[in-house]
Amino acid sequence: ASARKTTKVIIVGGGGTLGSSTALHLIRRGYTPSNITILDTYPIPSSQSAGHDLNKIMSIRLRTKADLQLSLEALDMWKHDPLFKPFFHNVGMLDCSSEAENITELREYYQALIDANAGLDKTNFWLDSEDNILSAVPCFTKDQVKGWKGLFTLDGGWLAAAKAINAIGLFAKNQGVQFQSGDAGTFKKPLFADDEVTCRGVETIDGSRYFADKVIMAAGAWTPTLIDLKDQCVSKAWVLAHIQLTPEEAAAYKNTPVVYDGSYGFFFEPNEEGIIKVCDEFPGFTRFKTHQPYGAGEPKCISVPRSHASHPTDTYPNASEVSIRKAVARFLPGLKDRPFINRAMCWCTDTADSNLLICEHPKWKNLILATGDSGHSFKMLPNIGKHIVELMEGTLQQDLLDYWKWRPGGDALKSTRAAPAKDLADMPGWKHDARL
Ligand code: FSA
Repeated sequence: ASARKTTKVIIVGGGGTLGSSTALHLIRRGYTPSNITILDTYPIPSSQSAGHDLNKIMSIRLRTKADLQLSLEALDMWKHDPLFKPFFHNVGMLDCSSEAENITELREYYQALIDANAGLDKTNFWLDSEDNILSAVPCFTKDQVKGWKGLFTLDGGWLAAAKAINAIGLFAKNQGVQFQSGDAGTFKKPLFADDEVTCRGVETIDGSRYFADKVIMAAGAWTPTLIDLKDQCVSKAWVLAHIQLTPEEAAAYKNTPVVYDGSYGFFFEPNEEGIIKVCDEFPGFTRFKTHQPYGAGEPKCISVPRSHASHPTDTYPNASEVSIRKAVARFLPGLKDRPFINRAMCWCTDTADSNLLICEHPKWKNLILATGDSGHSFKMLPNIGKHIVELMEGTLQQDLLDYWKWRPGGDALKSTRAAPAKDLADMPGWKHDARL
């Protein structure tokens, strides 16, 4: 306990999902807030973080072995923790399809949830008819849902993502956590003791030096550009579009569950400003460049994110416009010709097996990696930081240590998705730099 009072921690990328959660749990465990420094290029909630979004999906997923425990812990905190509760819109979630093969997979997934023996039979229901689908999603029409079946979960819904990170930020500021942004918050390199293996801080691109006992690299999709991760993470962009409704129109969609169909994408009920977010589903877009992260002997080819925050005129590829329109026509046929008021890409980083990468660097003591979200980590905002702190303190449970360990090899370009990601260089239409 006394070590907690005096241990200094730097969180690189602390304005995003994993980093802000870590700061919160350090405070909750008794670390001295003024000994915690959050570095991020943007102020919390970092506008280049994937978590800087209107909404993200909440549901119990079983993609990796850690998912059941982590999503049940998260669900409990989204429902009951006073800091997180206001941001969980527990409207339910429908996973559906009209394709035989996908329906079989969904049915198996439903069975796996029940078989998990975690009481999920009380909150998950198989919808075997169009009428069942219509009663779960009243804004759908009978014509629209021909042949649809699916799984409805009461444990699902959406998370007001940027607002939830902001709430952590306000709490942390209030407690006295140190924050640096801009060049003073942008990582340049780790600093080492004379032994050249013990990390003792970070230098930022303005030349400032910050010293600490532990450095946590939680810069999301940027992490592989900062530290050489030996190709364990490949950063990829996913895309979203926004539709503006009038208050009268929005009323018709109020409390609509999140609806997800892997062949089309997903959408969320309008937020309080009448904005509906629609996404397609695909294996992501990379942006391969020659780049030399710290620790690489020479420049290498890695996927380097380019954020909407630093390039606000970027949109998404022309191909995404087609597939998002297809999702709108599927889910919201009455809005299929509506203009989009916003189009954007959001960056995540995949590992080969979709497990997170949360471990101490194998060569550098006290430098801890917390990345590899694999596109599914926002839902763990309330609890992931607890496990990152446990790793830091050496008390993380063995199975999580194993799943999240340093593990070069495998194919993070494909990861566990249907196909390898395509590269943005081959996808015209997204780069809207003003012409000089
Ligand atoms: O089930 C979920 O929680 C969906 S995460 C949303 C998403 O856009 C993915 O659909 C996508 O494939 C990528 O992983 C980014 O996140």
